Amino acid sequence: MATPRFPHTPGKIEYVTKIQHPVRIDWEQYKNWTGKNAFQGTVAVNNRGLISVLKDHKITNATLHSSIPGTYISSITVGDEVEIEKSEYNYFIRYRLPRRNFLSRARGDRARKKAEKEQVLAANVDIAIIVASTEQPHFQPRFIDRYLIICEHGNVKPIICLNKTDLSTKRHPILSWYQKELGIPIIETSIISGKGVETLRNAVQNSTCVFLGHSGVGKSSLINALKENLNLKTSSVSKKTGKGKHTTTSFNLYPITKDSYIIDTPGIRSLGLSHIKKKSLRTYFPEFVTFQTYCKYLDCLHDAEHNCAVKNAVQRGEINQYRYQSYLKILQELRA
Ligand SMILES: Nc1nc2c(ncn2[C@@H]2O[C@H](COP(=O)(O)OP(=O)(O)O)[C@@H](O)[C@H]2O)c(=O)[nH]1
Ligand SMILES: [Mg+2]
Ligand SMILES: [Zn+2]
Repeated sequence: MATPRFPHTPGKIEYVTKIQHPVRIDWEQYKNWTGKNAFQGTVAVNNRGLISVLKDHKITNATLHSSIPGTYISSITVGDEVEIEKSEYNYFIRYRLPRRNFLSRARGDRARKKAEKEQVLAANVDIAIIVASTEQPHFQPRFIDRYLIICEHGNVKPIICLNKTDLSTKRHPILSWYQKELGIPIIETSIISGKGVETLRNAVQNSTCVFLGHSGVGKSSLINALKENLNLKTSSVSKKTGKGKHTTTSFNLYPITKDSYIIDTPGIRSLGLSHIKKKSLRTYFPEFVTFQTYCKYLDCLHDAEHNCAVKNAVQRGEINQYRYQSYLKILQELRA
């Protein structure tokens, strides 16, 4: 039986996916589309419209087909499945398949005029490895919560990786809290001693994984440790500022084994969450649930309200104070 050529039933105009940045397809243009010389692959990088597509561990460079408006260039992101067609001289992207899931952040204020408020960072990912370092740069507990929110929002399984364990034996108490209370696996690694590299390798097996975290924490170094001869550029951490330089500039997908792929990312300076509503923020903090039913107001934001059971639980030490602080910090940024 012939496999259907298109993921959706053709109508006049159809959105290949309704979730985010729909690639609009005018099916009129496809009347005579034979699908000859066409194949599907995974986007490895979108470099301002020059899109590298990975198929059977080989890269093909393609551009969007002229029937797709140029403004949709940004709608093709690393991890997307696309169908490309070979013409005489070039390869063209014909359409994007629906996304299984995606990680996104809110666009900055300047870019907010754009129709899409969310910027999709990576599509079709199974696992996000949230990398933090013990030192150089310092461990920052609050940043992890932001990443956890985008993981939950995008339906991506998080794993926390504490790297550079050769530099310090100190462990922030929040780490064991994540493991115990939220069931998030923590992997301690060091590329110097090799600690945890095997565990990390097993964790990323047979999946598409994205490495997230500040610049300089060792994302590219860890990916190099997982795959020989990849030689991703890494950079030293500034002694003066304790911050990493941005060596990785775009989101890139690399095949690690036959069935596993890793996406390396540049350190994300700001992880805007303004696409999340103030009143839904509390749903990303599952530890509030048992308490908030006792708040005086049903829609309590656990901020300035009186008789707030969540605030009381923080005071009694029954809700982790770091988590509550990050909740308040993020709440301030969000719009009603
Ligand atoms: N001591 C130590 N240094 C590391 C470790 N992992 C990475 N580094 C160093 O940290 C710096 C930044 O690493 P890089 O991989 O570029 O970080 P990225 O910005 O997160 O990709 C480099 O100088 C690495 O050699 C580690 O486990 N221990
Ligand atoms: Mg890097
Ligand atoms: Zn409350």
